[in-house]
Amino acid sequence: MTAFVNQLNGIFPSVCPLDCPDQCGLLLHKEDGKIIKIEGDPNHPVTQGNICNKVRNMKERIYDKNRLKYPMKRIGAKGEGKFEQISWEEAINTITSHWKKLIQTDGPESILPYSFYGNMGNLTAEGMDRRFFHRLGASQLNRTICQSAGTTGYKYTMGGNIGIDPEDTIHSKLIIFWGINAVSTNMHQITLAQKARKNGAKIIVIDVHKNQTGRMADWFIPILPGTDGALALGLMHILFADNMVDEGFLQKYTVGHNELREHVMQYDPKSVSEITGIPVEDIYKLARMYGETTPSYIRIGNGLQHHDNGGMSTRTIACLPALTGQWLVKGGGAIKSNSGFLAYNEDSLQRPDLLENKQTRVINMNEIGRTLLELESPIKSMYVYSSNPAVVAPDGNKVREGLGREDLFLVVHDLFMTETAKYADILLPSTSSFENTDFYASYWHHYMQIQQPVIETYGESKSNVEVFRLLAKSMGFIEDAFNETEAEMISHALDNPANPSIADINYEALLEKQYVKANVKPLLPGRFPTPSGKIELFSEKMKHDGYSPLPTYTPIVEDNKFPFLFVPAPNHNFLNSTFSNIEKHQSLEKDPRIHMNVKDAEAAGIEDGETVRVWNQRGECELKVSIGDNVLPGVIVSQGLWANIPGTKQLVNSLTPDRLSDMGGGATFFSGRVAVNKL
Ligand SMILES: Nc1nc2c(c(=O)[nH]1)N[C@H]1C(S)=C(S)[C@@H](COP(=O)(O)OP(=O)(O)OC[C@H]3O[C@@H](n4cnc5c(=O)[nH]c(N)nc54)[C@H](O)[C@@H]3O)O[C@H]1N2
Ligand SMILES: Nc1nc2c(c(=O)[nH]1)N[C@H]1C(S)=C(S)[C@@H](COP(=O)(O)OP(=O)(O)OC[C@H]3O[C@@H](n4cnc5c(=O)[nH]c(N)nc54)[C@H](O)[C@@H]3O)O[C@H]1N2
Ligand code: SF4
Ligand SMILES: [Mo]
Repeated sequence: MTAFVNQLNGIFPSVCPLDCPDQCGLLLHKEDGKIIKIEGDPNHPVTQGNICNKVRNMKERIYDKNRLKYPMKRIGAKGEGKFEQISWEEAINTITSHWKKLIQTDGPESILPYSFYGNMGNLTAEGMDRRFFHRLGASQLNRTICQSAGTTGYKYTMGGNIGIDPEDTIHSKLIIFWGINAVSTNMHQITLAQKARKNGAKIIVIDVHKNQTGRMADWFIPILPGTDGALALGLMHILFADNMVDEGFLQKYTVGHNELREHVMQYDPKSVSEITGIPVEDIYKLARMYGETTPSYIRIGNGLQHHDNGGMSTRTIACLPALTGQWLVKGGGAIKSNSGFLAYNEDSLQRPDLLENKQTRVINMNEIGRTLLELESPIKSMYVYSSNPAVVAPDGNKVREGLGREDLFLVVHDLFMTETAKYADILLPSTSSFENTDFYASYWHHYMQIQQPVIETYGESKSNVEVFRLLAKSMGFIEDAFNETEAEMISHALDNPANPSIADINYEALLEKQYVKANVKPLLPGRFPTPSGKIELFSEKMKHDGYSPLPTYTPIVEDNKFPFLFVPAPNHNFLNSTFSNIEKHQSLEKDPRIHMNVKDAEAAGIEDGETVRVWNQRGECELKVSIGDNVLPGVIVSQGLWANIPGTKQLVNSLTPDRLSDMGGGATFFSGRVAVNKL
C-alpha cells in the first residue's frame, strides 16, 4: 500500500482513467478513507482544473451499491444475472482447469480475450493481460472498434498518429471541428478554441447533427453521413483552381501534388453539393475561408471513421493542411490522434515474444457476434475485461446470442453486472483505477501521467494486472514477466529508444511531478514517418495495399432499402456504456431518443415526444422522438449507449452493421439504415 492509501484524509493527485482524449489531471478529496469529492487539478497545464460532469459525479460510481464485491459463479440461465459468491481461489481454479482441458482438446486458439479501454491505464489495458494471452497462445484480438480506420487512413498521408500540440491551437484563426462532438468528447479543445475565438478565430463545425458542439459554432455546416471525403475533395478542387495553395510548401514537403491537382478536377462544387447536401455557395465559402485564413486547424473526430469509407475520408481530410502549408505555422495543421508522440515500449510491456505460434489466428472485435456464432473451429471460452460487448459491439443481437451459447465458457471481469456480465459463467470484481498503480498517455495532449493507489481496494476486487498474475501462476507459467511489479512494468515500458520524445519521462519523474510533457519537436522542418519522408498526397504504399493512391470518394455501402441513415453516436453524460447503469448519470441524460427532421416526422405522422419503433433486418428499438431541424431529412441520430433496463428496447447496437470499414478493419456503426414507425 502506498502512502496515499494509508492517509485517511487529504487531497491526492490522480488522473482520469476514461477513454477520452483530454485525460484530465484530477484531485481526489478523501475523508475517513473514502473519496468525497473529485475535482480537476488546477495545475495540469492543459486541463487546468476543469473536468466534465461525468467524472465530477464519478464517486457515485465508485461507491455505487451495485458494485461487484467478490467473485461469483452463475447459478441461473445465461443472461439472467443470477450468481452466487465464490472465493478467488475457486474462481481462478475453475478458469484455469477449464482452460487446461480446452488446450488439450481444442487447442489454445479456442480461447479468446476480448477487451478494450474501459480503463486507459496502460498496465491495465495492455500490460499483464497481453503477456498472459501471448503465453497462453490464445486467439488474438484485433482491437478495431474505435479508431483503427481513421488511424490507418491518416497514416497513409502523415505517417503516424501525429498532429499539432493542442496547446498551440489558441493561436489558430480558423478552427474546424470535423465529425467530432467536442463539447461532450474533447471539452478542453473547446476551451482552447474559445480562447482562440477571443483573438478573432472563427469556429466551424461540420457534422450530421447540430448538437451541443454545432450550437456553439460560428458556422454549422450540416452534411449527409459518410460524404465528408467528397467535401474535402471539393475543397481541394477550389483551392487548386483558385490558386489558394502554397506552391512552395507543396514542392518541398509533399509527394504527388501535381497528380492530386489533376485528380481533383472531377470533384467540382456542383457534384460535391449533390453528394454532401451542402449548397454550392457554402462549399465555395468554406474553401475561401480555409484557403485564406492562417493558421487554420482541423480537429478530426470519430464521426468520420465509423463509416464504410472512414479510412479514406480521414486520409483525404488529412491532406488539406498541406495544401495551404499549415504545418509550418504555430496553431496550423490538424489533430486526429497524437498518440505517436507518447509511444512507449510496447514490446517490453506486452511481450509478443511469449506467443510461440506466430500464425495464431486473429479475430476482429467488430465481428464478435458472427465470430461466436459462425466460426468453423469455434471459440469455446472467452475472457472479457474492460469492455462491455453486449452493449457496445455492432449487430448486438448476434453478439448477445453468441454470448448466450451454452457451450461457451465465459469469464467477465468488471466493476459492475454489465449486460455482458449477465452471461458470464465466472464473474470477477475489478478495482477502479483509483485503487491501482498505472501510467497514462493521452492521445490528444502531450502529457503522461501517473496513478498511485489512493483508496483501498473495494471489497475483494482485484486489478487486471493482479488477476492475470494469479491466472499465470495457476496455469504454471514461470516466466519473470508474470512476477514484475507495477513499478518495474512502468519503468521498462518507458524505456523506449525508438521514441526520443519521451526520453525524459520515467517512473521516478512521474512520481515526482505527476504529469510530464513529452519533448515533441515541431513536425517541420523534418521528416515525416511516411515511406518518402514527406506528406503523401499520392501514396505508393496505398497502391501496394490495393487502394487508390490518391484520395477518392466512395459512397458508403447500400445497407438495405430502409429510408433513414442511422447515426447512433455517444452522449454527454456516459462514456460509451460506462455510467449508463448509474442513476445519477441516467437522470442527467433523461432518456434515450432519436432526432428526426420535421419533414420526415410530418410525412410519417409522428409527433414530438412520441415513442416509436426503429428497426431494420438486424433488430429493433423503441425510442422517444425529438423532432426538429438539427438533422437533415433522411437522417436519424441517437445519442448514448444505454443499458437495457427491463421493459425497454434501447440497445441501439441491435441495429448497427458489423461490416468492416475500408481500412484497418474498423467499425461501421454510423453506416446503417433503419425504418421508423409509429408503435
Ligand atoms: N461524453 C462522452 N465523451 C466521450 C465518449 C462518450 O461516449 N461520451 N466516448 C469517448 C470515445 S471512446 C471516443 S472514440 C470519442 C469519440 O468522440 P468523437 O470524436 O466526438 O466521435 P463521435 O462522438 O463518435 O462522433 C462525433 C460526431 O460525428 C458526427 N457524425 C457522425 N457521422 C458523421 C459523418 O458522416 N460526417 C460528419 N461530419 N459527422 C458525423 C456525430 O453526429 C457526432 O456529433 O469520445 C470519447 N469521449
Ligand atoms: N452505436 C455505437 N457503438 C459504439 C460507439 C458509438 O459511437 N456508437 N463507440 C465505439 C467506441 S469509439 C468504443 S471505444 C467502444 C467502447 O466500448 P467499451 O470499451 O466496451 O467501453 P465501455 O462501454 O465504457 O465499457 C468499459 C467497461 O470496462 C469496465 N472497466 C472499467 N475499468 C476497468 C478495469 O480496470 N478492469 C476491468 N476488468 N474492467 C473495467 C467498465 O465498468 C465498463 O463496463 O464502443 C463502441 N461502440
Ligand atoms: S472524461 Fe474526459 S473530460 Fe471528463 S474528466 Fe475524464 S478526461 Fe476529463
Ligand atoms: Mo472510442
